[in-house]
Amino acid sequence: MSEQYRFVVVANRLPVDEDVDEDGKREWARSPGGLVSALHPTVRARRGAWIGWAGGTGDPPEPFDLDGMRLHPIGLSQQELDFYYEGESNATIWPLYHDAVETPAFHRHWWDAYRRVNQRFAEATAELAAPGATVWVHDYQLQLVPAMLRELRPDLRIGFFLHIPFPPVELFMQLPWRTRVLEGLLGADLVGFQRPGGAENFFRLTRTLLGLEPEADQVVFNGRAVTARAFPISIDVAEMEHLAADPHIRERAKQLSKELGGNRRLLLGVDRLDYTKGIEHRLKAYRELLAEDRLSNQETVLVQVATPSRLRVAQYRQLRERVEREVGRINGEFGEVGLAPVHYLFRSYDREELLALYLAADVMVVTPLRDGMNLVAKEYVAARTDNTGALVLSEFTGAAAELPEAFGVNPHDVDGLKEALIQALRTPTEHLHDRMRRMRAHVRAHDVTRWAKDFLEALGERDAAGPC
Ligand code: GDG
Repeated sequence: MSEQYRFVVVANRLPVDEDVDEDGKREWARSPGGLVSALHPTVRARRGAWIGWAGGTGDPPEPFDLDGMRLHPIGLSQQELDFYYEGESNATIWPLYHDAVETPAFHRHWWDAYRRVNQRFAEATAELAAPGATVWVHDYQLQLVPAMLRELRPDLRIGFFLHIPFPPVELFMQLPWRTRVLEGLLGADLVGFQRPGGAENFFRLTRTLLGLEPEADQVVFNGRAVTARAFPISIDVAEMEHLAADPHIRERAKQLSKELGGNRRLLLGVDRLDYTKGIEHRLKAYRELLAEDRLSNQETVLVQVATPSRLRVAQYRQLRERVEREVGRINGEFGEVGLAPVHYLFRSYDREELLALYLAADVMVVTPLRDGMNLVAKEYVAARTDNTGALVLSEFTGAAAELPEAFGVNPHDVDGLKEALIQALRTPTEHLHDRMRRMRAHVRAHDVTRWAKDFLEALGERDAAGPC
């Protein structure tokens, strides 16, 4: 038998990006981001392994070590990428779990690929996990893995965390393979959600679909207790504060403010270009405020970073067209030579530039129609170490429950959204300070390391309090 690990993370993606240097040499680099920052020390301290797709199609690379983690790539064929990833994961489950804000598509061949790929992940994990090991499975692409893995390896402790919302019963029931998905999740010992509502929806479903009788935060299935609870994810606050103190980044923030029009107040949106993020609602509110002269292009500017995402899925391409048309319309109607009302940036930036934008922004605008958590909101708060700035935050994000001092909005209510933007811009500085101070205190006390520790402790992992 090959080498085995007592702690294994299983996620759709490996936490690496492939870099090609000037000589054409390929190298793996750890990808940035909160989840990786949280799990890297945890995996490394346990000399653990991470199983996931490395990107690309065809034969996967050989397993390799990076920064103290054993990385085990899973291969996907082009057809699996189309059916499992872009189809079932991103055109069925993603929209369905986000309140069906776009219509989910149901295709049996997508589902077959989803099952097949989940089985591959489960088999690879069963090979790699040491007797009695702890396995932590992540997110909506891998909901069948817990049950498939339990079938192969009943000795393991299996945790599952869903990063996106878990929908109400009425919506979940649309899924033709609903019972299989629910039974897939029930293979775990611990199922974690972003919000208590997710766990409530999950328990209601176990009643409706399987006739089970959940009690408190547990349900017994096949003679085994399954616990479900909320574990709101967070960010690497120390990293944010460190970057926010960097003189180069602070200088860059000043330069950005200047380039964007001297004294204009800056409103900022940072999102993957996704229909769940409410980018169109934000633009509409901004256009109306300009049209009604309640905001002036001389005094404010909206910067929208839209990171390219899932562009092979039709709904994402259509969204891009709509957003770009609207930005063009606003700039055409309200712009002046050298002074655009909206700066639309369809690209991805490095962390440093993102931080400079957070530091330059007077108002951060976060308006999703539905969002599991929304890390951008927490990152903005963590970066504002001088307690300046205002956060406009949709009540349909997980973050809203933790940040009641934000300017809360229902993005479907355009008038309400306009009011909130105006308020965020006009509230006296000392009141903003007070709000930001409280939000920062919350985020600092609930960072991503604490999230990982809480989850692993609840899973009964022996070393959860170990050297993270
Ligand atoms: C899913 C759930 C949940 C964005 N643009 C750039 C960039 N980003 C980074 C942000 C932030 C992350 O990407 C986005 O996280 P969000 O939470 O806002 O949204 P999703 O991608 O939809 O994440 C969500 C999350 O999982 C975690 O559980 O909160 O609800 O949907 O960290 O900073 N990073 C860089 N350049 C960019 O241009 N470097």
